[in-house]
Amino acid sequence: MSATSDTTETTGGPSLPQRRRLVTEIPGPRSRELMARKTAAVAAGVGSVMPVFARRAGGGVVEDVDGNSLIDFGSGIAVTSVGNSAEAVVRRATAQLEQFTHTCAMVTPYESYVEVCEELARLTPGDHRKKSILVNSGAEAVENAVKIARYHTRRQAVVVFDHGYHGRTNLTMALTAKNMPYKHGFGPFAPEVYRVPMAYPYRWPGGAENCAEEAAAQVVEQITRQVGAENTAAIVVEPILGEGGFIVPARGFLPRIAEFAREHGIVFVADEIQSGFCRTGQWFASEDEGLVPDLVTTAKGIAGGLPLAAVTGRAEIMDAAHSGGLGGTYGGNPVACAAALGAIETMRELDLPARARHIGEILLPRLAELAAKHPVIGDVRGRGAMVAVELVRPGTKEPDPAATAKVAAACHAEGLLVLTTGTYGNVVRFLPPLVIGDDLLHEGLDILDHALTTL
Ligand code: PLZ
Repeated sequence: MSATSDTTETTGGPSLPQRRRLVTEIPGPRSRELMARKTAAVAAGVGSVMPVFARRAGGGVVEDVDGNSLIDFGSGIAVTSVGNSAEAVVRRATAQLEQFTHTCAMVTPYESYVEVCEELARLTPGDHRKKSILVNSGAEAVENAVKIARYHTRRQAVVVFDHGYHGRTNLTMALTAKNMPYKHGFGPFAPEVYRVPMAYPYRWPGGAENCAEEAAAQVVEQITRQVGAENTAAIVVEPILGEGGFIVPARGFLPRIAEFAREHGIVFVADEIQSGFCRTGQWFASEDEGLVPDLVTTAKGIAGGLPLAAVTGRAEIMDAAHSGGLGGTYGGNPVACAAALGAIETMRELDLPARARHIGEILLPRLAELAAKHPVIGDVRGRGAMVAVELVRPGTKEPDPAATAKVAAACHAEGLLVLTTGTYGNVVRFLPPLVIGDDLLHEGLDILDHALTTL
């Protein structure tokens, strides 16, 4: 089965017709009933983008409990890149479930853990000797990257960027830029975290053409004067910023930062949790500018929907911590490892980096057309299947989160699952499963066009 043809069936998992179909209003009666139960039983802090409950999902669609079939432009926040219940993921995870579910990698290890680490060494940028640790979530991966960098350098400071997002645990809240909803009320936060400017071309005061150079100069100046390069353990950056608004740093900025890190013995950490594993048209977004990070954090797309995350990096850095210093009960769970091997197999077999580029070639020109037609679109950006539009008050760059919420709601009502993002809440992002058919992509864009028209 080819991922590029407009198949009516999915590339694996449940045989779901690959079409949008609305049989009730959104949300339907069954979803409304479940939402009442959710409200009664689940903590209010756990939100829902769409008030519909999922029953099945596969290929480019999510089917709800009322039988509505939604076009999926979210992939469960950039996770199901290989599609939901991808054949190889289900096959390998099922086989593992029948063998054993857990022994704990720190008690009696198993081959699949090692195999995932071997794959990570092969797939992440650079041909130096690499090692990995497996954990459960993206936040936990970032925490471990910081622990490892601190141990290796014997330094404490961690430098992060405006608009950065790295998780919701205490340390990663400190690393995350945006207050609401991630940090508000949850302090105090971990110390020794310093935030520096991001080269955000659309909003750079000196203009997009000067953005890379000016932003890099400010970063170097701030680290040098305010933190001290000699006190800095790590610089942690997303090669394309996810929750900050799908910001693609101005070309040249990241290489300059990586060079500064190298000159001063600072561990350069690429957080590829959202941008990694084929999403941007390459295995890792760092490759676009030839970056070779010292450490790479991965999660989301790595295991086709099962919880798994990793830190991968230079063997001498990864080996710094004492034996027993890193770990966790469930890290690298065998079922999640089997799923990851199935997901990686699928990415290779279907050449999902190429497929992500193909998706970008459909999305980006059509979004540019929409921008010409709808002045509310201030910027179109992204790479591969990680693209977005930023909405502003026409004729200005003033963020318009209200219009953004309206557009998303109108898309949802028509059966298109889109997510919003961004520091200003004014970005609509597109993160389809990489196995989605071209017809669904076009139909989704038609719905978006209509939603913008009826603003
Ligand atoms: N680093 C770059 O994108 C997770 C957050 C969803 P976890 N992004 C989705 C939400 O609102 O909680 C993310 C990321 C980058 C780290 C993380 C954290 O990964 O698996 O959610 O812990």
